[in-house]
Amino acid sequence: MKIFSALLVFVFCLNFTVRADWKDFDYTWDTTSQTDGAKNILAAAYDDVGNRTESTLPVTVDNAQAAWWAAKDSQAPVVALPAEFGTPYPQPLANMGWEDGLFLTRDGLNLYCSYIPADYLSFTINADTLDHYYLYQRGSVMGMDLVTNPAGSFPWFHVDILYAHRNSASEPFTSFQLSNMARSVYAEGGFCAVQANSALLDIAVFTSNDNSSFKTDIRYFMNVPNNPTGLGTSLSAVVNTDDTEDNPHIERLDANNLVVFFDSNDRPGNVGMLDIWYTTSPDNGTTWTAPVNVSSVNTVNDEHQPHLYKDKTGQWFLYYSATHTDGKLAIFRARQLTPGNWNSWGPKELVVSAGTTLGVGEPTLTENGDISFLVVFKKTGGTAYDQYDADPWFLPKK
Ligand SMILES: [Ca+2]
Ligand SMILES: [Ca+2]
Ligand SMILES: [Ca+2]
Repeated sequence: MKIFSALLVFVFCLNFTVRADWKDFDYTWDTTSQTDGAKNILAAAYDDVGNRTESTLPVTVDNAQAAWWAAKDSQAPVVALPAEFGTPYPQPLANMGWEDGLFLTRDGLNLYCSYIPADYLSFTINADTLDHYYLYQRGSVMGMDLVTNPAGSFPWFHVDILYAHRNSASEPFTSFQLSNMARSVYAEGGFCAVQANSALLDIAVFTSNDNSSFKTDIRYFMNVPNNPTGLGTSLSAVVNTDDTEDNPHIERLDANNLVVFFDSNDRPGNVGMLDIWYTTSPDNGTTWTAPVNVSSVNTVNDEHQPHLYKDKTGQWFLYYSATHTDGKLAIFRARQLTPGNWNSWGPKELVVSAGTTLGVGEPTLTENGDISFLVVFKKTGGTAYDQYDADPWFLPKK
């Protein structure tokens, strides 16, 4: 707060008084002595002949959330390739909800996430029931419909896709909005797209559990705006089964050939736990081949969240999340050994490890090679319903 006045200024803010000279000044307000809720900060300035002016700033005191942001500030992931990448940093559009399933378009201007206004990890770890969702709710509701539900339960747990846009890669993303793909009751997430141009998506994939098994299937759109509307079309019965198909990544190889990578924790043929799979289409998405387990990458531990990236020399890499030697999820990549063979990946190379955070994942790269990724935090001293959060971060390429 800046006060410009002559000679001498007194500022009265709630229950404290600051005397300052005519220069700008800062004051740190320790809110832990305050109850949570709406407050007004009043700043009044006097000069030595009795003139007075004042300014009021409405704020909300939330000491638990303040402790959360302090906990996040004390944790950081570790970049394993410092010659290639710069210093990672949090994106300013994060909130105390669960931003997951990140995808950044290759031009770096459109960011998507799968969102739940809750401590989603605590809910998962506790294997709690949907009628206990209210215990975990946290963060902005983002306009989601948490009311409509088939079970008489409020609020209703589901996932929606959020969308953010920026006009240039040199400015930050400032806020997410609820995307036009948001739907009541069911979970939609895992958005990924190939751009036709800055305003149009050539083809986009995402997931929904609006099906008979309530496990995620892959759906797609063709020739839609950056923020498409509706549920799209189911990819193919060859790909979508009563098991889980999640976190799809799509690439166009030429006018007719497409490839989709995805992950599953329960498809028959999995090497173990979460595995990565792929399918291809020779006819621009009309038909798809039977999915193949990416056995050159998969192990008995978790491999998931695949992201394909072609560097400036035309070399394909598979970026993905997997369990690291510290037991936490980390981001790895592998180089394609045989052009055109989507199951010929070389040794895995660590890109980012969790460091002092709980884990990292969801890598998504711009054409320039900058990475957006997810960081998961644990707050020491949290409750069984409020101790984890996930936020989107950036890792600039040097
Ligand atoms: Ca968050
Ligand atoms: Ca939904
Ligand atoms: Ca596995």
